[in-house]
Amino acid sequence: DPAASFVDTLPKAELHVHLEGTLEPEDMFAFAARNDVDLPWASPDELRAAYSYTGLDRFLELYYRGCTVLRRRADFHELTAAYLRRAAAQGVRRAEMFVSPQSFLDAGVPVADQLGGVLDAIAEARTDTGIDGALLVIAQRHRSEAEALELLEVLAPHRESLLGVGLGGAERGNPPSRFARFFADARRRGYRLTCHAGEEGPPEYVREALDCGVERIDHGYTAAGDPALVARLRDEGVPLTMCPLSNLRLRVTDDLSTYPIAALHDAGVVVTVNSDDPPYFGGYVADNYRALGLPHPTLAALARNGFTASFADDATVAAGR
Ligand code: ES4
Ligand code: ZN
Repeated sequence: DPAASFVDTLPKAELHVHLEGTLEPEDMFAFAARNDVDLPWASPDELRAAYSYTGLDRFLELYYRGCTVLRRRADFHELTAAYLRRAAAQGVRRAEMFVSPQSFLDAGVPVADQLGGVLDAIAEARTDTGIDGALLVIAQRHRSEAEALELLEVLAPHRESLLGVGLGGAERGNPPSRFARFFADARRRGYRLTCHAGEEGPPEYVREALDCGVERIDHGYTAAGDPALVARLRDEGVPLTMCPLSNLRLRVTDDLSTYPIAALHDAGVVVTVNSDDPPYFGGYVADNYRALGLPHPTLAALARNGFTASFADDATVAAGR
């Protein structure tokens, strides 16, 4: 398949991937065994058979259950190393990855172990494959803003090792405006800002995220149906990190042949292609590019957008473009 090699060799930046969502079934079972954690599935294949969702909430239920196997610094280290190896092999040169510490904190995993394991793996991967990794922390939006503000306090000793913060989790009923002080405080501390918005939520949530000073919208799918918002995203140059296979599996869209990424690109919005939670949604970032079925020059333009939209320093951005 010539399209396969074209996409694999295209230099790519991945800007929307949840590290816990890169946990392959076999690795989940291996972590569960060594940490003595019970899983509701009898085998990796049984888990794969459960990868069928009616929407974000049902996915998150399964995803949070999978997260319980991550208990030790070494788990976060190995998880990140494995993802970065696979990403580098798929032509990813820059990876801005999310981790969501709150549920692990509740489970008694110190934030220094979570972040330390991830950051060690990022440094090693940089030496081993040259991949340029960076880490953003996500606050869960089903929790209170007070908890999100507390998270910023817990992260304070690690501020210089972190690229940014975002908001994730169950979107409907949890609008970005509820986290306005969280975003303001994070900005004051020097973090770059992203926010999941317009995945299942209305275009209004994307507007609220922009009003909170967010610099990049994770998903932004529903914005495509709102011409005034599309114009605002274009005019303000705020990129969207879109995830086609995620949107398909979570029934945000039912057909990738009408996926709005090409239309948004033509309208002048900086749109990018990403994997979100690769095993859970059936594909890594190159698979997401291939699933779009767009001509090579368009895929190349989307790949360049990844570097434009990244929070990397100018030299890295220039090397990718
Ligand atoms: C998410 Cl917090 C989080 N993690 C993984 N996938 C997600 N989708 C939306 N929020
Ligand atoms: Zn996401």
